[in-house]
Parts: sequence; C-alpha cells; structure tokens
Amino acid sequence: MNYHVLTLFPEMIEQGLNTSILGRAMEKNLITLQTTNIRDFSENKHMKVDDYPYGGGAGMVMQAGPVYKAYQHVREQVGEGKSLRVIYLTPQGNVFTQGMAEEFAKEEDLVFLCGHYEGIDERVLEEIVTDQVSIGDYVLTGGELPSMVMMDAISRLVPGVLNNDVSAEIESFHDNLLEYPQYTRPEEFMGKKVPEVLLSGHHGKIDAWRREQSVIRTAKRRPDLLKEAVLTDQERRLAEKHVEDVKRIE
Ligand code: 6GU
Repeated sequence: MNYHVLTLFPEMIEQGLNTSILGRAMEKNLITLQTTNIRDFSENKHMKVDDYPYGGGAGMVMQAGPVYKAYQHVREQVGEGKSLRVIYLTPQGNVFTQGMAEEFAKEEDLVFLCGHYEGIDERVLEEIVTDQVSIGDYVLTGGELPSMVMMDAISRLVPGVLNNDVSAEIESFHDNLLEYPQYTRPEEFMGKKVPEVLLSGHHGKIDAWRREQSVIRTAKRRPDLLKEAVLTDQERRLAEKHVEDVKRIE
C-alpha cells in the first residue's frame, strides 16, 4: 500500500505514522508514505496558498493552483495510466466505516488531500477528488488527523501488517457486532472473577458464550448496528431483551 498525502503539515503526518505497528510496516515496505507539501507549489512569491473567499465571509480558502500542481506531482510518480482514488478529508463527506476501510485497502495507491482554513476552491475538488470522507460529526481544524485515522484503519487490513492473521477478522464490527469482553491473569481482580466458562477449556462453550456476549453488548451499546447484523432467531430475541428503552426512541 502506497500512501500519498497532500498537506501543508507533512511533518505532522510523518511523525504520526512512523511509530509502533505502522512504523514496522513501513520498515518492511508493506506500506510506503510520501508526503507532498502543497506550499512547495505556491504560485506566489510569499509562498502563500490561500486567499479571501469570493463573495466575502470569514476565513481563507485554499487556492486551486497549488493543490492541482501538488496532485500532478503525485500523479507523475504513480504513473499517468493508472486509476487513482483521491480522498478529500472533509466533515461534508461520507462518514468513514470499517466497510470503507476494507474497500480502500484493496487499492495499490491512495492519495489523501488535507484541507485547512475554510476549505479548498471547489473547482480543483471537482477536477481531482474521487471520494469525500469525514471521520465523524464534529469539526476539526484540518484533514491531517482524519487522514491518519484512515491510514491507520486501512493499514491494519494490509496483509502482513498485523502479526496474527485472525484478529483483524473476529473483532468489533465483523458481522456488525461489537467484540466480546476479554480477560487475562490474574483470575481474580478486586474481588471480580474471570467468567467460569473461559477457564473450562471447552472451546465450543467458550465460542458460544463469546457470541452471546457480542450480541448483548451490541444491543446495549450500539443497537443501531443490529439492523445490519446477521443473527439467528434466538440471537434476535436475546438482542431484543437487552436493547434499552431509552435507546429505542433515539
Ligand atoms: Cl475529514 N475534516 C475536518 N476538518 N473535520 C472533520 C473531519 C474531516 N471529519 C470529522 N471532522
């Protein structure tokens, strides 16, 4: 997976991604990161990349020219022929999901365009952007953190990035259910014992208990996910029992 990030703050992206699991994935060349500073493509002697909005209003708008040239710089590196997803990070985009992470993880190259100020001139967005993505319903100061969130979620789906091949599959959101609770030693902590079944060594019973816990937990915490979950009739009834009344009317 090759990431290309168009940003005014390349050091923020580089610092954020070169630690821990992603750092190791980059050392192993499973993932590469190329940052392009949009300011390097300024068309102004003061290296400015923003200007006042036509029609007036608060804040500044990033100009089309420098963004387009930064994109062309990346385009040349990737190769002109290839199709290329260009993701613009914006609170106006589609809200990022695990399903979208799975889709993006299939690509060989991904371009992230990080905006700042009040946004980017609409004309260059129309020209180069294929996907507009938000990471949730709140407003951040720029697209850098959202792009890092996306790269983290996508990277762990790239084969070889995680040490074990199973854990990416049986975790939260697989089957649209939340993950079951986990326990490790000691067997008793502050008077609380580890659920008996987990010590039984009976893998059939353990799997059944975990599945049940996933259903109950999803019903209590994220009943909205149950619409898409594939449940047996018995699991449906179990879920129904645990959905809290306040959550129904939300
Ligand atoms: Cl992608 N950008 C900004 N600026 N704010 C956000 C966001 C993106 N997603 C949620 N809030």
